[in-house]
Amino acid sequence: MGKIAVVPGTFDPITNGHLDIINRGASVFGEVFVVVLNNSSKNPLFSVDERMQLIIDATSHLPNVKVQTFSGLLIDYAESVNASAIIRGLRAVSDFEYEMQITSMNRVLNDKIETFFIMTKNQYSFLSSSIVKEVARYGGKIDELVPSHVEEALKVKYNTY
Ligand code: COD
Repeated sequence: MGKIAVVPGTFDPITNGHLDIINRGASVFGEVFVVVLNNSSKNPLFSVDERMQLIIDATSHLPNVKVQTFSGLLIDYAESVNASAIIRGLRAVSDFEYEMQITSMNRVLNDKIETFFIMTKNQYSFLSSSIVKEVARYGGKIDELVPSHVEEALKVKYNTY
């Protein structure tokens, strides 16, 4: 079976940068649980159900990836699924401070669950859900940044057909 890793996020919506982290995590861990955290202070464009479905469709080629949602602390979710690890992606130095803070806090809450960082691929280093939404809102080209079904979902949301 192998060890379980959790890939947590807001995923509003999933991008090729997220997918790259999920793919690479799934090649190392026995099972990867992608979890859409439902208590973000962000004001999401897509509902939790929509975000989960977009992730399910993007990861259907990966048999060891499951998609779930959770309201509450990430560490409580990780414990509830018996995870050994949390995987986070790192893009730039600017990610580091925030990641360091939540990793340290999570370690105070449970020091058995390790956080692993996967460095972004160069071509995704600038990529975030926010930047994708910004470009999509004004009808810009995003076909290299997100899977095609996510591009379609964004066009529907922003009425940019
Ligand atoms: N390349 C590589 N990695 C990327 C890229 C990219 N282009 N884009 C995003 N990522 C990574 C991010 O670094 C992150 O690791 C992951 O993908 C998900 O990204 P987002 O932006 O969808 O998700 P976040 O960062 O908003 O998620 C934050 C959480 C929801 C995980 C966090 O707020 C949380 O844990 N909330 C629950 C409450 C809690 O337990 N807090 C921590 C204790 S203080």
